[in-house]
Amino acid sequence: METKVLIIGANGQLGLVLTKALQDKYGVENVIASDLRENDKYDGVFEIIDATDRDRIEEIVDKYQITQIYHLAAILSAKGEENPLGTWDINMKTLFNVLEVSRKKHIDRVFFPSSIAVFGESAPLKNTPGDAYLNPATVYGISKAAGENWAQYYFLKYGLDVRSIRYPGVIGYQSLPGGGTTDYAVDIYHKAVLGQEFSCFLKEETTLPMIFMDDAIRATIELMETPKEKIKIRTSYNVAGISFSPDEVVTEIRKLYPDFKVNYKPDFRQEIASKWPESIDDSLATKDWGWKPHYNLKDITEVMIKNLKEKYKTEYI
Ligand code: AKB
Repeated sequence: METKVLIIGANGQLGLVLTKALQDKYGVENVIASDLRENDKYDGVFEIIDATDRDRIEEIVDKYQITQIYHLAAILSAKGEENPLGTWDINMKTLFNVLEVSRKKHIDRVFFPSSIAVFGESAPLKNTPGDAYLNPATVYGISKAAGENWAQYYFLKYGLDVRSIRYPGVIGYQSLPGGGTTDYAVDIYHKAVLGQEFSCFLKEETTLPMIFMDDAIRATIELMETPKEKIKIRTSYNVAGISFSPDEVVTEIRKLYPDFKVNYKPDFRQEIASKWPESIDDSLATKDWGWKPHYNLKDITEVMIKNLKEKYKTEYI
């Protein structure tokens, strides 16, 4: 059967780039991008879907004979704290809708993104193992930890092939993050290229796991392509790229922009970051499906700056 992909939350940081990667892989006509609002950044098929509306998801699944769903819509760590119960409602309701429609319609594969936000103070700070005790401190982290268990439940109870990655902070030039605690690591490059001072909401020594967009997209597609019997973890796989602090990224940026100015004004997001791991152990992803990151901080900095310079040149001329 031909693969027909539905992406829910296609306008987000990861969604924009993943949609294009999946279009390249499966053909533009076989990828249905969807989000709450229309988007003119795509060539190809786009449908408005509010993922809290289960009937609408089902309608689109029927309309295009969908075989795979990537459910990317969620409210992230920092934004989620503004309205904890509302965030729980949205993150869980949308996931249940996707799981239920997938079960009912016999969807082949479902992708559900989790996050390093599932870890809390009880997990080791360095090289955090995948099976560490989970006591997340944000509602986003709680919803992802619960979601991982629901993914596993649907696999065990109904045989639904749900796969998941715990993403670190994702860094890319193609799209902007929104509402996360790791967002600073994208914003900082924009400010450097625009010649503006950067105000950092984390302390300079706060080390967090991060991943370059190309690695994050490759990890997602590699996981989704892995033969079913090789997927041993049905909650979510730890996936690491690199780890760095604001201070380290500033040092790297200053090699290219020596006058780049930064000030530190830690806010509530520091509290969130201080409970997350500094680095994570992704050896099970390597063992089960061959995961290996390609980009270090130097590579990321060079690629980010090169592409953002291009972007701002074309946007401001
Ligand atoms: C966030 O900061 O909330 C996200 C994440 C790590 O899941 N980028």
